Amino acid sequence: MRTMFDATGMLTKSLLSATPDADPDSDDGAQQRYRTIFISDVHLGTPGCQAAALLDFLRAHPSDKLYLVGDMVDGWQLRRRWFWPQSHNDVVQKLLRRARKGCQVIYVPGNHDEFAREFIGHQFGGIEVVSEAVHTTADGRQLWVIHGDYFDAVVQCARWLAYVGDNLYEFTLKLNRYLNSLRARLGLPYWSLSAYLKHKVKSALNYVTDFEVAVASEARRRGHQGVVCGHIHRAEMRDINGILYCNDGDWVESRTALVEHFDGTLELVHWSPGNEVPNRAHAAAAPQLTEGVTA
Ligand SMILES: [Mn+2]
Repeated sequence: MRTMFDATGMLTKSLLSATPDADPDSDDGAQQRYRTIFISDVHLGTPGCQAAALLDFLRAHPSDKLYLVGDMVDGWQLRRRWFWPQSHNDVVQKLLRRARKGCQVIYVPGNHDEFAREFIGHQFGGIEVVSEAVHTTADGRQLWVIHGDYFDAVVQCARWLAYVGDNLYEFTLKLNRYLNSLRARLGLPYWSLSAYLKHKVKSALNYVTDFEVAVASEARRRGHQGVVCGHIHRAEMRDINGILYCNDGDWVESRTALVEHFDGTLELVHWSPGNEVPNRAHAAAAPQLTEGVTA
């Protein structure tokens, strides 16, 4: 555990030495306000984290409520190698400022930021740390909010296996960055290797479906109308046996968030690089996403 304390110590030091954000307290550039935003799997502290894109998204979209659905900081990676650029600080500063400005920010730690689970029941600069939450939509639906790693048999049963998987995943992301810098030089658009690979192996493993069904079943058992989770880096919104299953995706590959409009309508949004307006998450880039499900 000692290394973890070293990591959090360095993190604290970095945050304290943070330079102020360029656009303090302004919602300049705000495009659309949402009632609620759910984001997860940002993995601050890793080179794969798309912090700049997330900052753009947050600037463009103020909200009354913001749920941080776990794996916000990647303690597993930071323990191995310290990586904390300014843009990652800026995300933390942005979240703290948002809380200070009256947005209710709720943080449900995941497995990669499990160090934060020690602080469940406490507040940090107005950010509430909880193990799970129940969100009531404007139209009265109760959504269970969890990270989702509890349902991950791999993480639960054999942690070392999860670490191996994590290394492989990191390698894929590295390869992905290399391929895409090559593609960019050739004038080709961005293409996600790991998203492609995950798609390919899905039918073989059926892991994603098992995860989704397990999470939805537990939400039903607890008497909720739906569930919001992250963890598997696969944005989704669909009905599973009468339960609305929502996965807000990630900010490593897909740059997705789940948002609630003021009438209670839920929507998955995909933040495209260079785009001022988020595309509705569907079509070619991510065929598994459904648009505007309100069930
Ligand atoms: Mn996770």
